[in-house]
Formats: sequence, structure tokens, C-alpha cells
Amino acid sequence: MAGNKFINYKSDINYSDQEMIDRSIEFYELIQKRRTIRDFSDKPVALEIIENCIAAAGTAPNGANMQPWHFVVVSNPEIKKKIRIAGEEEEKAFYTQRAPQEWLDALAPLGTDEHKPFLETAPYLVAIFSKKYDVLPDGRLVKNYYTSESVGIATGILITAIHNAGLVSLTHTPSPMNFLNDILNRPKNEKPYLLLVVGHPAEEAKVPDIKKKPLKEIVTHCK
Ligand code: IYR
Repeated sequence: MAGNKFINYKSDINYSDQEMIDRSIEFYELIQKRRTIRDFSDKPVALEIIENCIAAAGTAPNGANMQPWHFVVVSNPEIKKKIRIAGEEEEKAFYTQRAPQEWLDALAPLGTDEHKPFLETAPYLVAIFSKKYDVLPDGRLVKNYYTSESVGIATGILITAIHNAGLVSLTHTPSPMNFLNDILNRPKNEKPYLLLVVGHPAEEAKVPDIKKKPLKEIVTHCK
């Protein structure tokens, strides 16, 4: 451990067993209300909320603390339009040519297609980029570790923070998403990971009638 600097871990969190049980239930009740939304309202959202949620995402555990992520917050209508046009082009190829029938069958209950008007309606698109390596000011490359795990965890925290704030989101993954580098002017060490659509739901928003697996099905205990 030579050369490492450590500080005392100070936490003001000290709940009783019962408080922890209550809090775990309360959090489950909050998060189980989260739904992926595809019908957005154009109602404005304070940028401060988005920034606070991204700050929360930036606290995620990650490989060697390299923090291999970058978030681009898009609110400019012209840029949103460019993203919609490029995204819909990829989605059209996906739905009409690229996707195997098995995948289309799996998506059928969600009712998705190549039309993505929400990319223009929602007040924010948060483009999440993952960095397999960083580029130092002198041009040297520094490798990052466990980038997809790290960015996945950060994205999960971001989605949770957005839900906690009272907003809704859509994890949108047009594939491939390389057009985001061009439109958003991002360097080539940044790979688009996910496009998070954020805002208020439309008044008439509908969601598919689907259920999460019960706890029994997703957990095994080895006592
Ligand atoms: N990217 C496409 C298809 C799609 C794929 C999965 I897996 C989903 O859970 C939902 C959609 C689209 O956004 O329509």
C-alpha cells in the first residue's frame, strides 16, 4: 500500500435494524413505480434537476476510479431534430432489415417501431458515452477498466435519480449510435453507450401491461 493515501471513512448514516427494513421497503415502493416511457410531454424541466441527477450518476463505483463516462445534455431543438433524423434512419433499417424475426417478436409486446417523435418532444436527451481509454493532454493514452460495467452502474443511478426527482425516462439504444459522435462533436475515445430521453410523461402516456419477475424467480439463497 506504499504511496497510497487513505482517509477515515466517516458516515453519518447509522440506522437501527428496523429503520433499515423500513427504508428498504420504502425504496422498493418508490422504484417499483418506475416505468420506461415513450410518450413525452414538452413541459420544461429545470436544468438543475438534470445536473443533480448526473452528479449522482458520477458517484458510481467504477473500475480503478477512472470514471470512464461522459454525459452530453441536449436541449437544443435543432440538435434534437438531427438526432431524431439520424436515429430514425438506423431504427428503420433495424425494424425493416436488420432485426431477426425472433427479436421483432420479443419487441412486439412493447409496441415499438422506427418512429421516435419523443427525441424532439422531450425537453432533454442525455447522451451517455463510455471511454475505453482517456487521452492525456500530451496525447498519451490511458486505459480504463470495466468500462461497460462502470457506465452501466452510473446509468442505473442516473435513471434512479431521475425517477426519484419525479421525472420519467426512456433508455433508448438506436444501433449503431455512432452518429452521436458526429452530431455532438465527441472525440473518438468516447463510444455512445445509451441515449436517455428525460422529461415529464405526456398526459395520455401509455405503457405496456408487462410485469417484473417475482423475487422468488430472480434470487437463490446459499445459506
Ligand atoms: N432500439 C430499438 C429496438 C429496441 C430494442 C430493445 I432490446 C428494446 O427493449 C426496445 C427497443 C428501438 O428503440 O425501438
